[in-house]
Amino acid sequence: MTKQKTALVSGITGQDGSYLAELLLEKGYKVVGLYRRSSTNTQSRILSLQNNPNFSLEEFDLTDSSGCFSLVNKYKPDEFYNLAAQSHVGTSFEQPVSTFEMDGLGVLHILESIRQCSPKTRFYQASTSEMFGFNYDKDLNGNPYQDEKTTMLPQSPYGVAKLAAHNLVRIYRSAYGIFACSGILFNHESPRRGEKFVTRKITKWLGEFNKWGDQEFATIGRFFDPDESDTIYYGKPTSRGPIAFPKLRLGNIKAYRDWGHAKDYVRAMWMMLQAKEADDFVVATGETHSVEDFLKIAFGKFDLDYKDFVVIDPQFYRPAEVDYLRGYPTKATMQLGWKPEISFEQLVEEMVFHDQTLV
Ligand code: NAP
Ligand code: G4F
Repeated sequence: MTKQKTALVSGITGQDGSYLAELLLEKGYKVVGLYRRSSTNTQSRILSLQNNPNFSLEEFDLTDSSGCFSLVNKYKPDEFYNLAAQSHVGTSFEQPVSTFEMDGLGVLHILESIRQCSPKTRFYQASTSEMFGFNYDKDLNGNPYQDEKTTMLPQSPYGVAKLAAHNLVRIYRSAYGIFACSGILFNHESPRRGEKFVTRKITKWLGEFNKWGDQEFATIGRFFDPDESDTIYYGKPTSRGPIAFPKLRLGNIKAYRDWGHAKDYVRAMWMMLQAKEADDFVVATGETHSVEDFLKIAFGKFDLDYKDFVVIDPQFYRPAEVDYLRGYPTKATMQLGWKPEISFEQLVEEMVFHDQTLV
């Protein structure tokens, strides 16, 4: 009989943590989810796992080296997936120091804990396409793309912190022989995506707008503000004044992203740690779409033209932007046998219809 494997998963309350835990439990693992203490409940994505006898939780904070050491020493896990991070690029411009402490230094705490007390633990680090910044290569047809060989020129404090961690993973692999892998994951979304990321912000808005539109008073029409750029949609004037529904406020909708589904991407994480040798892999779909494309498909599901409902608001622009991401996952396909199964159109549809039922 094969021994039951134990995996530590940090960032368990996040989008990827919840999907990865489900995958590992299906595969018969004992999963220890690492979460940070909060005064409010952050565990909505893992509610369905709480009664699973193979699932347990431990408190953990990326910035606390001694707590990290104790956990690695206590479990000496077969696998450690580090998915915890301050993961919002825009926020990293507002909180660069704490972002670097969590996303850069925090990873060093884990690597050192593994090196010192559990060197056989296989380690997965959540690296990111954000590390490429504005850089890309061109394929034989002249199409821009990024892969493992593309030079990384990050454009945000988040990207820089993740690149520092990425290099630490490489060094711990080559210098100490630790089985440490970085997955260079391009954007991946799902109905569990955080509400501040652009895809979910759009699908949540549509869910709320349609719910509002279902109410008796709601007459959809234009209401001109003194500031016309801020035109809002409104219901019938009532004794309490017009009942208004605010437009969707977005930043740069001309940015291109390679969007996949989180379920496909956590499968790649697991595959990396089952490989013969530790290495770094790009995980992406090879397709790219603009935020505007996402808007067109999502609003199109209700025969709406997004242009009537979206306001471009400079507060959502970033001080520096990553304009174009498209990953070639050839190495992951050839060496791990990984390929995505859920298309961009299916992803948008799933997110849109999920948010119609939630709000
Ligand atoms: P997410 O939903 O934002 O989840 C991040 C997780 O990290 C949450 O569980 C959060 O806990 C936890 N966390 C934050 N700060 C922490 C700290 N100081 N100590 C311990 N835990 C902390 O992110 P995701 O989309 O699942 O992404 C997972 C990982 O992949 C992240 O490292 C992200 O940077 C990286 N990544 C994501 C993408 C993507 O497109 N999704 C692409 C490339 C790389 P709370 O619930 O308490 O906030
Ligand atoms: O959804 P986003 O915030 O994702 P972003 O910045 O690409 O970062 C995500 O993917 C990275 C992988 O490449 C991860 F490492 C990272 O953790 C995170 O998961 O923004 C996507 C694009 C950007 O160009 C942004 O400027 O959408 C643009 N955008 C336009 N309006 C907006 C908005 N982004 C957000 N969050 N909110 C807006 O209103």
